[in-house]
Amino acid sequence: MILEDITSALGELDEELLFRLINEYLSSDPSEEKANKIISYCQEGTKIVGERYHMGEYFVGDLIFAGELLTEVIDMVKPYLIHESSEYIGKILLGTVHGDLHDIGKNIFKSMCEAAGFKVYDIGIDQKESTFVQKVREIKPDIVGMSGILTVAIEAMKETVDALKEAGLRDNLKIIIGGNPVNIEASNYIGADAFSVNSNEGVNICIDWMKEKKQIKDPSKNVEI
Ligand code: B12
Repeated sequence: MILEDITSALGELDEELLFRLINEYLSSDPSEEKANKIISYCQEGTKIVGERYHMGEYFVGDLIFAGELLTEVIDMVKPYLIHESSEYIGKILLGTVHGDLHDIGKNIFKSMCEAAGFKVYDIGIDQKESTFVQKVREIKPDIVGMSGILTVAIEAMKETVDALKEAGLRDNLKIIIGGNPVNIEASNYIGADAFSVNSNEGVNICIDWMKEKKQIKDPSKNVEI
């Protein structure tokens, strides 16, 4: 199956084959659904890269190259994820927490949130808790999204949530975390409202929060987002 071949091509870091397969898959009837499938099968491919790095078969240069390939893939499928309306459904402040320089997953989540109609304020990678606090004050987002893929990111996320609490900003916010190491235990430890290792699911959680928020503001209205 072509999607599984896409996973293997990314795992093998075979650039030529990867883009030939993606072009072939998108050539007939490109759609948002197909774009999402490409992203998740490429994400599987990065697991192969990670395993080979772990086994000493790949090196840091290979991780960098895998990152570049994924970024190119996202750029390629982005047009199928773009939201048409100029009205946004909510504001999300998004960043990768301090100590962590990985941003591919964050960028995918950002593209998908924008496609769903959110205004996303992306503060980038390796962001200290004080920056999150300062930006929450400034932007007043509905949701804070924190990304982290290193194991140490869990501690950094907890520090960020604690800093938001100390600043008195936690109560009016929903917090969602994402990235490879997050799970329910980590989410409870960090004090997040939700977690996801899948951007699509993460976006749906954010949409549900916005629906709830609008219903609380005006319970008489049956809100359509
Ligand atoms: C590419 C890569 C890099 C690139 C990153 C490029 C970039 N611009 O991001 C570079 C080369 C810079 C890099 C560096 C390092 N890396 Co690296 N890297 C990877 C690799 C191969 C892929 C990561 C990736 O992009 N995955 C694909 C994305 C799409 O997945 P994702 O991040 O999980 O995102 C998805 C979801 O989680 C979710 N999501 C993500 N964020 C958010 C946020 C929200 C709010 C939501 C809702 C959802 C969400 O949506 C995404 C799409 O569905 C992984 C291997 C692996 N198994 O993942 C190793 C890996 C993460 N790296 C690792 C290591 C060790 C390193 C280095 C320490 C290597 C070194 N010796 O220098 C450095 C660390 C630098 C630092 N301080 O951060 C380890 C981490 C080990 C650990 N447990 O902590 C891994 C697991 C490899 C391994 N098996 O050893 N790396």
